[in-house]
Amino acid sequence: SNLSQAPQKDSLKSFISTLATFSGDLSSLTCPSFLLSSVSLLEYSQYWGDHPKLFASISAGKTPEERLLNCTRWFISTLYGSYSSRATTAGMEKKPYNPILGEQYFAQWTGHEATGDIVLTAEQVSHHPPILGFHLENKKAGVVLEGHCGQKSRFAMPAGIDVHQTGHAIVTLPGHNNETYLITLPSLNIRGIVTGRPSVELSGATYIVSSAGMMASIEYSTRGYFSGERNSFKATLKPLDGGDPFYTAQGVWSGVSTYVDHTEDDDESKLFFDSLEDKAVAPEVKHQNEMGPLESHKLWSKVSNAINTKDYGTASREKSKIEDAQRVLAKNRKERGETQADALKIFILVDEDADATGKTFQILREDLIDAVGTKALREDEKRPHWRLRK
Ligand code: 0T9
Repeated sequence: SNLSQAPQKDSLKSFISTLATFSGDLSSLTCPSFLLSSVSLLEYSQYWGDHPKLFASISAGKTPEERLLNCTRWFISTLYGSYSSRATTAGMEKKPYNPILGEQYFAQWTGHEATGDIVLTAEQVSHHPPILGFHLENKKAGVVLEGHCGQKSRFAMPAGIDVHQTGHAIVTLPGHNNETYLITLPSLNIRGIVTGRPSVELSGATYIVSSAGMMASIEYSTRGYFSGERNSFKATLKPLDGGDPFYTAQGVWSGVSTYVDHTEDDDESKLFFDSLEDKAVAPEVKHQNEMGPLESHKLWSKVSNAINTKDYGTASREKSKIEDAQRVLAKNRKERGETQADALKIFILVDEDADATGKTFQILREDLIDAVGTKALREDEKRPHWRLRK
């Protein structure tokens, strides 16, 4: 009824007016209760594993060109889950919990003998600013994905938010002499806040640079730029030294896309990926009873129960308890002269000069800057990064 919608409208209106003074730290946004999600942002790392077969296929390519194509296809397959699934299935994008420092999320995809299992390990590696670390590995197929990501955002007229992602992802193929792929993360725009149904659009580009001397440039467009459709992309795979493209792909990442193999004479366009047919495979997660206190589902369980029963008073009290406890821990850490990195259990902060993956990263970063200029990576990508503790 109209009566029950009235308070929602009011809180939306005042939320939109606070957006004008928004500081850039998304975690500090106070959202109206109908925009609160009962999921931790750390769990979003599981979208990287939505398509276990495509993840495993990266190492199955016979040539570096084919492996780059498979890597690009797998990457495209992660976009629906990451950027569109919540607005599609829940009706809108909602605000996830801002993970606490050292929060953990474990998941796995098992049961497919031929594909091999994927094990996902994620940890919140920084709270100020918020950064999460993720690691996915399929031992059998020989595919490892590791990376970290954070967000920098600003209010964009009219009542939208532009989000730039810091960090990157790196795919390593141990069975191919540690062939490596550096993947930059797309920028996104949050739209539809005024109507109370936020959703995400991608903008800018993703680059995948391979240590075999080639790269994929994936350009995103919002409705109407190079096609009339929402969520369009165009991918060009070519040698780093400026030679001709060997594959191109285009279409809609939340729908159907096609590709052309330019080394063949016929230039026939074939199916690349069909997001509507090829649905995400949900991972297995432990039951809450078997989880440690830092694991997302366990940690936020009281808040989640309250949100799910629309008891927002309890939700906000339980959330404050968690946040207050974090402030005490941070204060104690400071008194002991410890850093955020000292609180981590799964990931470790590494200096890229002192670390093999760090060195490979530096080389690929230079390759990327030579190929497309500094717009591909910002200054903050030069910071040390995190990797799984050995
Ligand atoms: C890494 C991904 C990221 C996280 C999310 C911006 C956003 C938080 C970050 C970048 C994943 O690999 C991919 C997907 C979606 C991104 C989220 C979309 C979003 O809206 C949230 C932010 C924090 C909000 O929830 C703002 C409130 C919103 C409901 C509109 C007012």
